[in-house]
Amino acid sequence: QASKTGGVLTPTKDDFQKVYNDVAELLENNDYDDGSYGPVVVRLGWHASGTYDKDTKTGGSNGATMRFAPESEHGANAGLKTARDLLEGIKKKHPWISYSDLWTLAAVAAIQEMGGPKIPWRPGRKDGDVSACTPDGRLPDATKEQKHLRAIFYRMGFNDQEIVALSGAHALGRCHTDRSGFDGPWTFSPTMLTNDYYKLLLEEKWAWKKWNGPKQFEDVSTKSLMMLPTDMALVKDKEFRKHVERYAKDNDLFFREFADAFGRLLELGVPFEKEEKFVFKSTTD
Ligand code: CCH
Repeated sequence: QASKTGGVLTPTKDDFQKVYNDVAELLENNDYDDGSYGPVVVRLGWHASGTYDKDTKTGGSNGATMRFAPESEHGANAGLKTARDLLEGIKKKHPWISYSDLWTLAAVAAIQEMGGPKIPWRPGRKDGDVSACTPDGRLPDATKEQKHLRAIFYRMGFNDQEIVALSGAHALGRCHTDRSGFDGPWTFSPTMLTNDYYKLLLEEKWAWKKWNGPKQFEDVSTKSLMMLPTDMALVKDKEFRKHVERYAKDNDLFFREFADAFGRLLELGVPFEKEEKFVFKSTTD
């Protein structure tokens, strides 16, 4: 239950930690994908936030407008209903939390529960209505390369180093033919956040996959991993590659810079009233 202060309902850090714990409990599920809903929940937090446009100050996680068509129907958001539906049970149990706080908090929980760094998080997002839905095309298109990545992420206010740090989330999860059309995981441990994505980018030989699906790469030695054209752009481009090399060598550095960029991604465009951030206990602490 949220605590009442001066007649105003003010949820405390403990109230949010309870939400974290309930999300953590839902994530592991052997009947789903690689045994965890963690990756798709991270993707929900990212797609809710990555619509931000710093010039018009529109989009971002505030509003949780992906609840509504047309945003829920945008091609980039295919499959995210799974994550939204999963979190519906948490919203029922803790009706005081906004969807926009819930989705971002859940992404933090997923990162931490999959062995990633602590992501300081603060509440304050308010749910909007359908009129705040963003236009299609604000999220990256995997068939493109470095120029497109820069256009999309610079629009959010990120730089080259942060683009590479955020992309390390592809250590997690997989592509689904019935969602994006692409197929397969990026790493051998898709439910653990590590710097393996960068190591594999540099150390494996990658070739175009021969199939009828969209153009993607596969690792030559096992043919069980994949890279998108946008992933390969990170080693083709000299500026991006520098950071791929930094993170491949140093997992702690990756965790620090990922935590910083991901924390800010979840806050883009949110008019917070409070500065204080919460660091949630992980279930393994
Ligand atoms: Fe991503 N991502 N992503 N991605 N993504 C996909 C899956 C995940 C791009 C395209 C795709 C980020 C950046 C990019 C995750 C987190 C992040 C898929 C497969 C495509 C396509 C979807 C499917 O079929 O299910 C492109 C292009 C970019 C360009 O930068 C960033 C940034 C993040 C987070 C910080 C995660 C996690 C997944 C796995 C989802 C799952 O269901 O397993």
